[in-house]
Amino acid sequence: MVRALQPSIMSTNYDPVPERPLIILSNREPYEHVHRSAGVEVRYPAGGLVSALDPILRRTHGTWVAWASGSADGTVVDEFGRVAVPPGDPSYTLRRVWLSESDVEGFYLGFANSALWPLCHLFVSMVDIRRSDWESYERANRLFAGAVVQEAERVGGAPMIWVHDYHFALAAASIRPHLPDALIHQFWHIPFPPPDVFGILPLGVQDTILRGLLGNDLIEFQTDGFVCNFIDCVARALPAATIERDRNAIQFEGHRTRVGAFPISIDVGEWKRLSKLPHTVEVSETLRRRYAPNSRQLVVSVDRMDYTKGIARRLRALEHMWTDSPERRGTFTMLIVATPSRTDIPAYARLERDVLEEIEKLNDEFRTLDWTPIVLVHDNVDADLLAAVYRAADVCVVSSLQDGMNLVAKEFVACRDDGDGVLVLSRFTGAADELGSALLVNPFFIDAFADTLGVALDMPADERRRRMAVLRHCVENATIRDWLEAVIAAAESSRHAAQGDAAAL
Ligand code: GDG
Repeated sequence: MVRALQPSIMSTNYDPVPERPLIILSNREPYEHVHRSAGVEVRYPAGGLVSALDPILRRTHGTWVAWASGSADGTVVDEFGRVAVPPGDPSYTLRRVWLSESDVEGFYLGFANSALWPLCHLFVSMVDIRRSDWESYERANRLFAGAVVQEAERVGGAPMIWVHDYHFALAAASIRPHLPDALIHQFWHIPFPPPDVFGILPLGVQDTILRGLLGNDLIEFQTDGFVCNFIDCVARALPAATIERDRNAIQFEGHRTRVGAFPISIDVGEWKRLSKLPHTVEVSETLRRRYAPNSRQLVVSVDRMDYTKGIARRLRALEHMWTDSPERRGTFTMLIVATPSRTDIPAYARLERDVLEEIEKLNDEFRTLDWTPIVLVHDNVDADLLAAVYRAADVCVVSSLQDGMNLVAKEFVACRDDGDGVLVLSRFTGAADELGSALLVNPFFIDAFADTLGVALDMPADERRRRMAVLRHCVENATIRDWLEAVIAAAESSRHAAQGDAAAL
């Protein structure tokens, strides 16, 4: 948790506003209260979701239901677990939900992050399914769904309930019977797997997850490919469902759910603003002086320390390059920002240890008197430092083995007002569908990955600029605001269509 894109300094005016009262459900909360020696402090979680949704909740005075993860969260809420936020300018309600220690283990660390996360990212051998975790996942989904229903009853009317991500696959179906007039939709931030992979789940679990998701009026995925995967999974696991492939809709047990691709984006204006702050410019120049003096280049990467991001493959590509092309040694420094993530899960702790060891090994092998090949920042950093890293880079590498979208790729582009910089982007990211002018790579193919890195480093300035101009055009024309507008309009229309269908029956 760090000073991320602070909602209080958001630059953009968000016009898209739903017609109904808005209730958001996500696992992460937008504000976290923690005990510090000086008293209770408020923290903002890193990541784009809060920066995207906080402004619209402020404008609509909506409600956000989320897990109470802060050590002092309980000290500021009322008897119902509610607190008005943002602190200092209260304009909407944060409804906190507490989980028992065993449900944090079973629901969050267990089924959500040790079964669904690897499954959806096609890391089949890492999928860990336990009955008690699944029961905990069901229990937690009911608990959060119950809190949403209470909040809906408090605000009245027929609200728009927007569920986020794979933590809450069962929420919509649990909410719907209590709120038949509500519009319920869900954004699935991560990939959705094809039927053979989804089929690894026990039959009853598959069935419950799909039924849960079909409680939505609309499900938003990042890409058309994930939409197809979802439809194929439904076709295989729920033979009673009627699938209208041409209309991306599924009818099941008297309810119609639409599905569609809504690639998420970033607050482009805010990243541009950050990248031009005097402090950012100064830090960026310092980074270059320190790591890319004279003709040496700077290659950067920014990720959560997660096995899906392909950090180990990236290190192998570097090793391959410095071994096979010794003339490349000393010509660039690799700056890796890897933010600690889910460290309570053994697979993440192992990954962290392996990555640290590998970096040490490569540095020992290749370092020279005036060159450290790889510099690691293994910490949460402020968003303006990230902007400085993006700005300082000659090349930014995104090497995910699977990724729903990847916002880092878009942030790098948004920060390059100078029109320079090369993006090396895994073709297994949702972003690759939009950012075709990046140098696309297959991170599983180590030699080709290393070759592409070489192409990026050697790319002539006119080609760099030509590619970056196209990338900037793409990113500037599909911002987080466009995404919000598209999602809200599609959700409203899915409900109107459903009402039309019901009337026609
Ligand atoms: C999931 C999906 C999808 C990272 N370190 C720091 C920090 N970050 C910010 C980045 C970026 C965000 O976190 C990471 O977003 P990604 O999209 O790259 O990846 P996930 O976290 O896996 O996100 C992904 C996304 O949801 C949205 O739908 O794109 O596919 O996996 O914004 O800048 N921010 C700060 N300090 C850090 O140290 N402030």
